[in-house]
Amino acid sequence: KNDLKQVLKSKVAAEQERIKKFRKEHGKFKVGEITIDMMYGGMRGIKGLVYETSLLDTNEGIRFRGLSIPECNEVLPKAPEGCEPLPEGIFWLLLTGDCPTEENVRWLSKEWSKRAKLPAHVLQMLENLPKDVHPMAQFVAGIAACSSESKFAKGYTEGMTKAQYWEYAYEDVMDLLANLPLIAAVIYNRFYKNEETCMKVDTSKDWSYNFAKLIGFDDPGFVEMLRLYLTLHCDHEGGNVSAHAVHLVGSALSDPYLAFSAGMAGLAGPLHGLANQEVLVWLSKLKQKLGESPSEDQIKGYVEETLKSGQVVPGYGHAVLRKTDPRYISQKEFAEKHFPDYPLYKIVSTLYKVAPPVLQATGKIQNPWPNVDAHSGVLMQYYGLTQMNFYTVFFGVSRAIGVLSALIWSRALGLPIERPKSMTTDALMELVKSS
Ligand code: AMX
Repeated sequence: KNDLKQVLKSKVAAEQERIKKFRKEHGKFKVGEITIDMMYGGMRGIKGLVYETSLLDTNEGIRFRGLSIPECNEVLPKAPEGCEPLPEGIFWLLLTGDCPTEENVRWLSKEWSKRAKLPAHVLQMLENLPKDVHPMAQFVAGIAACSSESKFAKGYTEGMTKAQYWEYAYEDVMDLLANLPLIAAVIYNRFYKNEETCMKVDTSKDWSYNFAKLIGFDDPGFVEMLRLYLTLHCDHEGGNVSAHAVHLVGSALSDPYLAFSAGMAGLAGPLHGLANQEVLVWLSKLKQKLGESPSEDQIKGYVEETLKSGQVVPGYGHAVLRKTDPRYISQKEFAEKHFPDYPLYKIVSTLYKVAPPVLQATGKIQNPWPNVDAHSGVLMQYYGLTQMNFYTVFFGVSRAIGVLSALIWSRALGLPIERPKSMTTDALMELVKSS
């Protein structure tokens, strides 16, 4: 009952059947309308994708297989010595739709630690990259290079059947999740410490513990923070840039390594995952200018200046959410519990008070509230992980959990190659004229 692939096998056939019936009965049901503004506006509001693992409510935030973040924090298994949910648990939940038992999660920790083995050529390639290549670009390259190990690609060449796609995808996803902390650690240790990575993984410990250890952090507080962080960033439905890129590239039957590296290239953008780095850069400039303990008015003035100079206030706003991101709240609660008097946390809390009205006053920003990235860097800084251009790599390791669970399901459901219709402006004008 702990073998995840067997658990999944029992779900796949039933789900295929359910969807077949649904499509037969309602396949022609109209889901919505598409306007010209939506087409020029980044496809906001177009319901055009099927993505099973999570769903975003504009006011409530994300739900993972129906569970809100506080519910997940409550019900997901913890480490024997910890209070925070284990990311292994959310992977089990996203993939199967069932909340895992402690035993399930221990099985998964062991399984990932057993599969952790980075191919020698990947290590060599990372070691040969110049040090000024951004950690996210290194991460993308490292993941893509692991494609040499793809069981999915091999299976395809050897003629696996369509019904077997998801099983091969599952094997690659498990190997990839097992190896992501190693790839990240090699990049971190080389980039910041000029050190080789000791690749030993403790098979009696969880994924986050081993990840922390690989990059030289053994403070139990840091490990707990990482467990929460890796759980919170795992998934945010299917239309965001990283999830959508994985889904799109995967639909061409590129193997999971290639599909995931495409998603990570998207996460590396400043309007998406790089925002957590941008927040810290922005906060550091604030501190430089105003000192460690600025007043409310000073912080408000800093936000106004940022807007006046035509820049975005990083960590605020969202394409879909219209309230404070519950992932922000969850990190805030962690900070409140562990380091309520940390000066940087106090600045971030003051921002939460003063920034939304300033953003709202512009009249054009749809969501003046903070998103996940407004808080995560502060947690890292407190525990001494100060290298901010590495932060998006942590985000990426976590994001793998959701987008790769979804990828397995896309293959299980036999979703076809993605190919929406595009139009030229002239063709659109013609369409309007002839209507
Ligand atoms: N600061 C300044 N201006 C902002 C803003 C912010 N935080 N958020 C939105 N705006 C501006 C937009 O740039 C846009 O201006 P324009 O009309 O002159 O081009 C206008 O407000 C309307 O934008 P919107 O409809 O509210 O947002 P969007 O869906 O176009 O973009 C997002 C969403 C997240 C890219 C945007 O809010 C932003 O740039 N935020 C800062 C960066 C950030 O925190 N990104 C992380 C998001 C979460 C994640 O993916 N990790």
